[in-house]
Amino acid sequence: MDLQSKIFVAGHNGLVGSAIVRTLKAQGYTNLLLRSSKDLDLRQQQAVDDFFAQEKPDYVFLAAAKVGGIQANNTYRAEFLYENLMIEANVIHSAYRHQLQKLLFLGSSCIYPKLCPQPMREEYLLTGFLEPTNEPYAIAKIAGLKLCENYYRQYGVNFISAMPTNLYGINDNFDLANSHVLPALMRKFHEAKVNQSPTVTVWGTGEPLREFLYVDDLADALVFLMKNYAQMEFVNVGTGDEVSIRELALTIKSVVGYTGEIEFDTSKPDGTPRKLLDVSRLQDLGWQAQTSLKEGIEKTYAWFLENSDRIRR
Ligand code: GFB
Repeated sequence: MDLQSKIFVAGHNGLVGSAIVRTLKAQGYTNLLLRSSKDLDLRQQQAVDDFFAQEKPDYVFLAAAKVGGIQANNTYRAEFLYENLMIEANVIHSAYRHQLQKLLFLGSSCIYPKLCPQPMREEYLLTGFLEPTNEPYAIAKIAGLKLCENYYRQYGVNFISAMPTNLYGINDNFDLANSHVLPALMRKFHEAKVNQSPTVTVWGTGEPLREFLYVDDLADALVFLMKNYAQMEFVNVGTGDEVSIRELALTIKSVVGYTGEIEFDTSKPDGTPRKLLDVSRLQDLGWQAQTSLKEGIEKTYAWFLENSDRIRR
């Protein structure tokens, strides 16, 4: 990938896509191809194929997806399956038809079985049943990585996949019903502090364990993989560390400076009990995450405070 390469970042307005754009720009890449979903609906096959025929990108980061937290995944099940399958199939097939240099597909750690041995190695894929709350999204992401793997296998094209763990950071979605746990709790603690509410409600038991990666670290890893990795096997991207939701809540509470109480709403689902990636494949390639959870939460909260007027909620 050279600095003049034409790079299509699909999903550039989202958490991941916007971080990829920041990282590419910071590294001096100037020829970025960006389309909002208003201008190019990636669910429409003809529109996607016309776009590739006309623009002929050299590289594609496929970060466009319908995403959300545990409740959104569990509520909009048909949309999560259909929209993600369409986006992946259209972009990957057009990328093949129009002969680009390389494509990187973004999956998710929820592709692994619900009761997967921990930490989860890449070869544990499809060794057990999935977590029911996000099965549609996981099935779509498994289909996407299998598209890349099998296009690579059958056609010899350089389509690779990365499986990130739970992500957070600037430009996240802070919607209380549909977002992921970290932005949801940040907003809840912030609003409780401002409104002097005595309690903040955390969903579930607080016992599940999760791994959180700061999105700029992810973007750095993705650009690293685009430059240095060209194999069919997908690669986990995470920190290798995990925390309980209770510990996460306490960390966010302290960064925000909220002094009230936490209560747990056990009528809400916990989801998968534990989800820690084995990141030795990526570490063996020479990449490691840099941002600690506390530091990442502090950066995200600073951004949240500065951008309260334009936050997605
Ligand atoms: O981040 P989250 O929605 O997704 O929830 P998953 C993680 C844990 O935090 C669950 C708890 O145990 C939630 O019950 N939690 C506590 C909360 N309070 C809250 C809250 O206010 N909001 C939310 N959202 N959770 C997602 C998948 O699973 O992970 C997606 O649904 C995707 O498909 C993503 O893979 C990375 O980690 O459970």
